[in-house]
Amino acid sequence: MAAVNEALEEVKYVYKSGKLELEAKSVAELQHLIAKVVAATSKRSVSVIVPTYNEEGNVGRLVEAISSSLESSGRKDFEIIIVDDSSRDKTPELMDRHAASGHVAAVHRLGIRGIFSAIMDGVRVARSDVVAIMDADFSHPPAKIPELLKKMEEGGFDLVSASRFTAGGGIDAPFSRKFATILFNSVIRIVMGGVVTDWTGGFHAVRRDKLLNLSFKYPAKWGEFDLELLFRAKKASLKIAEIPFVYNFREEGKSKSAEKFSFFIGYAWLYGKRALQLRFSD
Ligand SMILES: Nc1nc2c(ncn2[C@@H]2O[C@H](COP(=O)(O)OP(=O)(O)OP(=O)(O)O)[C@@H](O)[C@H]2O)c(=O)[nH]1
Ligand SMILES: [Mg+2]
Repeated sequence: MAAVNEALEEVKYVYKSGKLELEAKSVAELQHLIAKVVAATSKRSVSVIVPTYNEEGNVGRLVEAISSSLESSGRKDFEIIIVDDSSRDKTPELMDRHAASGHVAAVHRLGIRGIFSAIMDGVRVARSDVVAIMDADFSHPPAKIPELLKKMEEGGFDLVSASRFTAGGGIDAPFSRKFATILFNSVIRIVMGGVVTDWTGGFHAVRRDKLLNLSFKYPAKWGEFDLELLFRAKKASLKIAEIPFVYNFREEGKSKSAEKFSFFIGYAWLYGKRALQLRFSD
């Protein structure tokens, strides 16, 4: 509301013979003032950014779960930005249907794939100072979003990361995947150091301007961008904190990593290489 009042104060007007006339030196100035008022009135307190690819079984349930989690914590002025890369299932039409109903903004990207670039495009169009980043497949529990935001506000943090490896956190997944994740994360922690306990959780709340100011160097194929995000955040002296969360193995949709052992190897290689690049050659 303060931003709206501030924007309105700049608008000069006169009331003459029953008519309200806006005063501006030029049409451009008037357009600028109107844009400022519109931007201030459409401002949200948080934007939840969700990259999607073939998530038709999750997208509707997710919108409902995020909305009820935020609403029950007293937040009504939120937006959910779904960034889809031309999914081949019904995800695009489902997100459009939700976008028509208010809290959801649908971003359709054509001819491009990538989780990190999708997230960053979502961050760019976000109408809030704080963004929450999460997956669409319920691996990241929507019920935890208010806790991320509360921690950020109360502690004055720039980035709050949800961790599977801090007290109270955990992994609810088949044994092989759980074992591989714990082992893998232990190695990553040795390489990257103890800034955070979870370098690949992918579930965060971040101050939008701080995130946009970080410069990323490496292109990301899957979730390895998380290593660089946390590394750059630390390097830029952002104030970082963690809260615990329990990771849920994807229930709906196809899991790419559970398909083949060779996938695991590819995954480990990609993440391991990125960790070493960041730590020793950056
Ligand atoms: N926009 C966009 N989103 C993607 C792309 N690939 C995956 N996603 C989304 O990014 C999030 C994380 O991807 P997941 O497929 O869940 O990755 P994962 O958790 O490592 O693997 P599984 O859950 O086991 O399949 C999900 O919301 C996906 O729908 C992509 O190319 N573009
Ligand atoms: Mg997943």
